Amino acid sequence: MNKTKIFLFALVSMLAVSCMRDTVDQGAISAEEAMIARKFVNSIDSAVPGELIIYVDKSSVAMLEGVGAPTRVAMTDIEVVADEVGALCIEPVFNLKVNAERKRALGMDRWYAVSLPESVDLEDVARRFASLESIERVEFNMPIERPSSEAIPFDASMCASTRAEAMPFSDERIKMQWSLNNTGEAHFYPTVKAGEDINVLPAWKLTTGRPDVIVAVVDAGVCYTHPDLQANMHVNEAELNGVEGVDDDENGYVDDIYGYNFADNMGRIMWSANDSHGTHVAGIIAATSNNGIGIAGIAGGSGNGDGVRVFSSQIMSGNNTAGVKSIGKAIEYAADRGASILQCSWGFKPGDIANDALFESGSASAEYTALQYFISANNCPAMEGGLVVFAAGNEGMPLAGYPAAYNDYLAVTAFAPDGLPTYYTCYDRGCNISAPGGEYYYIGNSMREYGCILSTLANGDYGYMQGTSQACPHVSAIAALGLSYALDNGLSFTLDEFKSKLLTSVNNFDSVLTGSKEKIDTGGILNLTNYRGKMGTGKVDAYRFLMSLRGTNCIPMPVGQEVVVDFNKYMGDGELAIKVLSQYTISDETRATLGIENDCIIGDKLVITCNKPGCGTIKVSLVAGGSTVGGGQLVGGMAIEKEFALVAREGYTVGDSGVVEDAAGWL
Ligand SMILES: [Ca+2]
Ligand SMILES: [Ca+2]
Ligand SMILES: [Ca+2]
Repeated sequence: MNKTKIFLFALVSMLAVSCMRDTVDQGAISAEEAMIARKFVNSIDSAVPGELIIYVDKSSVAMLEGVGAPTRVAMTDIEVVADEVGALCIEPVFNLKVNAERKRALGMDRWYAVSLPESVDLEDVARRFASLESIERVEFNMPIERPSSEAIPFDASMCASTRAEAMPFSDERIKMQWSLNNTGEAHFYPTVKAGEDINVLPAWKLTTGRPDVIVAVVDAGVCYTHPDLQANMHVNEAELNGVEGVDDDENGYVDDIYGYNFADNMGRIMWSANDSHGTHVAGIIAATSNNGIGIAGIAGGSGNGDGVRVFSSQIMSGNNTAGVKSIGKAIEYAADRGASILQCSWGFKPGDIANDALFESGSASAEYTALQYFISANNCPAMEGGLVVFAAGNEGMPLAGYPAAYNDYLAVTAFAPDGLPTYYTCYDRGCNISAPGGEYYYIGNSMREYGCILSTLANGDYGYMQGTSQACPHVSAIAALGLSYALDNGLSFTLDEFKSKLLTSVNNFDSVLTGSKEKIDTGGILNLTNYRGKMGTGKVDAYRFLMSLRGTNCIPMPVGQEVVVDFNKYMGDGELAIKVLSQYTISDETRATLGIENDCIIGDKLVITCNKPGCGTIKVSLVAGGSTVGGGQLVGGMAIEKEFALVAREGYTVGDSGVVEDAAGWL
């Protein structure tokens, strides 16, 4: 402590210099004003009263560290101003108790939060701080747009799905989860289209998750006592078995058992019956599958305690909505707690931040810094870095809000059970991939919610919600399945590789974007051509993504139609042409799943009919490359064995040539 004070005394003489510099002549004022303006991260609009975040220069860090109340004898210039404006407290935004070295390298030690009486003129105070040379950035504590947490309770008597097809798990209500397996039941949506789902059933044959894959749910509190969530909560054992009121694992947070509540600044995660947003999101990812009750989570395991784990990085609570300060902390905590996927169904209003350059400019904002920290954390051996997934936004605007829009994070758009854009989804600028977000519909004047997404509610029950908030966890969960599958198979990827595999193993969206669709909320019209090429790379597909991680190309197969498969189309750009197709092997399981009966080789192509929708693999022996000389003899070809996956689904068509033509988005 004494040492700190000595440092502070030494500063006083320097202070005088910087004070003198403030007495500028009139001509220099505009330059001074411009300098101050450049330091502002955001505008005061909607700022939380009495709170300011500052980014100090490196030399100030050493002097400020350990400082609590600003009232003291010797002070930095920052403290002098803080004292003059009546600041109550200056404290570091980030938690340097854990991983301090990495955090310092990112400048996270330079962000400080200043608490002030709510009565102060915040803009004036911000300007005074910004005028100091030792302060490089000033950020208002801007709250996020609070996503709607309106849920429609599940009513078993009203919702009897009649679908006959067996779902693989015992969960009582899994048949109502159209986003997992859309069999085209009109109950879900009047214009429902079979196959418009995440194709997770065949993926579940490969993996259903792993407990060492951890997803941070940055959202309202996750109801960890929910009977369908309990088993898949990531628990801090040291705190669970520790002493109440004590930070048992010394990570800087007291009693953080199931996460930490940054909205109320306490260890206890909070929820209420009408505040289900975080619980709903968590259930989509990790509701316990195959446990006989409720729903199945996409990465919720197989009923053997083997689902991925989630914890709550709580940033919303009742009417408390976190600003960037708590959000920064919540994201940092997610990384420090071992999450490799950051699930974020929230954001700032689209348009509040105009472009990537502003979002990342200078030393950017506290939340940007925290997100960069998350991205650089290596918490899963299957992926170098952390994956950040955001909802694109529900304003129906042709741009995603920030942070979603920023190029390092995935922004997820939402489609309905008809495979078309939902009326609310943001699209176009900044959007990366699409997933089921759900949409309600009317029968006469009566609203039906079965096209929305069914998941867990904070009252311990189940209910429907819709939004890009629901689409987003579909992608997070599929990413979590991907990490599980990669770990199972000893595979590992860079973050960019993992992301690009996720973004390119998608189903084509544009082919259905013609004509129009009724805008259900207003009765207006959605012009579907406006969405062409703007919903992201396509619709996320769990099976194809896992296959892509394994290095296996998927071949689209219409159901019940003979297809001439030309493997050349699926060999990738850099590979040599196939000259001879000598043999192929289809397992009995694949034959049974896909209903394959008649199949043969003709020339260098395979002729095959899949009579049932489903997915399976095929092993092919072929000779690639080389050249044919006179008489058709082959010179220099190489015999190789290659695996392909057949994906038979409704909706694919075979062209005149007998070849699947609608392969856009596939190759
Ligand atoms: Ca703790
Ligand atoms: Ca404790
Ligand atoms: Ca369940």
